[in-house]
Amino acid sequence: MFMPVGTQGTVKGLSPEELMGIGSQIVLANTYHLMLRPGEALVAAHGGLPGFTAYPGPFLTDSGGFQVMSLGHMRKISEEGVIFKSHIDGSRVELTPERSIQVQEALGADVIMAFDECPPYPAEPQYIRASLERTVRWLERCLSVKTRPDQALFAIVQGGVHEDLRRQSLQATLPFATPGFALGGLAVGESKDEMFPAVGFTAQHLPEDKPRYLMGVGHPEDLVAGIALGIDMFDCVYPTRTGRFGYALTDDGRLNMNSSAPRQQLLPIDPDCDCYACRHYTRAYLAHLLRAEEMLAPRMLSLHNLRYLHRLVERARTAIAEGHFFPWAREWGGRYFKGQR
Ligand code: PRF
Ligand code: ZN
Repeated sequence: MFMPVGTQGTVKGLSPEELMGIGSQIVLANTYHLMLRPGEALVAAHGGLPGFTAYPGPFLTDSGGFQVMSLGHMRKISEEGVIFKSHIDGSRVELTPERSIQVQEALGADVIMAFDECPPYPAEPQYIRASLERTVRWLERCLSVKTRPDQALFAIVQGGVHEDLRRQSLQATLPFATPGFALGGLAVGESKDEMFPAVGFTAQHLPEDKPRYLMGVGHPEDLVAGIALGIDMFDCVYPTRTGRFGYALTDDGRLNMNSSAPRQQLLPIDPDCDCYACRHYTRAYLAHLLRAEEMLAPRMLSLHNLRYLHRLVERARTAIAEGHFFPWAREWGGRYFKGQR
């Protein structure tokens, strides 16, 4: 599955109805953002994220550590947790494994994530080792304060791109037998040649009967490659962000709707796509809206791009079920990369 990102409790520009209509199965929201604003108590007062956002499907919340490291200021990381300055009002905030679980229980997502540390890339192997060991101790703390039996807590395997460190993280994390496992610490600036071997090595050692979630990965070619290596779940801002910038995902690669060609093309973004934008609008109309800075353009491109990724993983699922995933993936890649040139 591909999970649209709804950091602030909304997938930017799209209504819950539109998300349900394109086959979104679960939306990702962020502990870090929602605890700072509007605060988890207000979300809890609505009965949790489904009541607050009116999105009736499942939610997954990320635990906050990764967002602190990428967005917070003056972060101080210790065994206890992370202290940082809020990017909203500059106040001093502390996030610990216990606090992350408390917030995630108040937000009420169906899947919650362990509070982990994602080291920057590059980092010294000694640092990555100490960090993954701490992540395991934090996982224990998360599990020991968790109270809601209706939420599934996924552990996160760290270890950078190093096989020995991934193995160490796996050995320490697997015994907790959480209902799902995530691969953290990847897609943080390393090359694909470093990332994919780490994905394959890690996925190979995760239980086959539990979901494997590759965090923050989201380009079409990375979904197909990830699925080939055994990944089940992905999330990324890519489809919505690139849509807001005027790019449309297709089987022939990414189409730049800001370029001159689409302005004269009286055909849909993707004739094979069943999304609202492709059923109703020409490329020329959407390119016009984009140039006129009309907000329908980023909305429709976000809608189309999400539909494209939902359909992509759906096609992969079908190909797996029918026993021809690898030929399908090869054919898909051949066309996608040819179009991209
Ligand atoms: N940990 C958490 N969230 C994440 C990551 C991680 O390592 C990543 C890395 N790509 C994205 N989101 N908790
Ligand atoms: Zn479409």
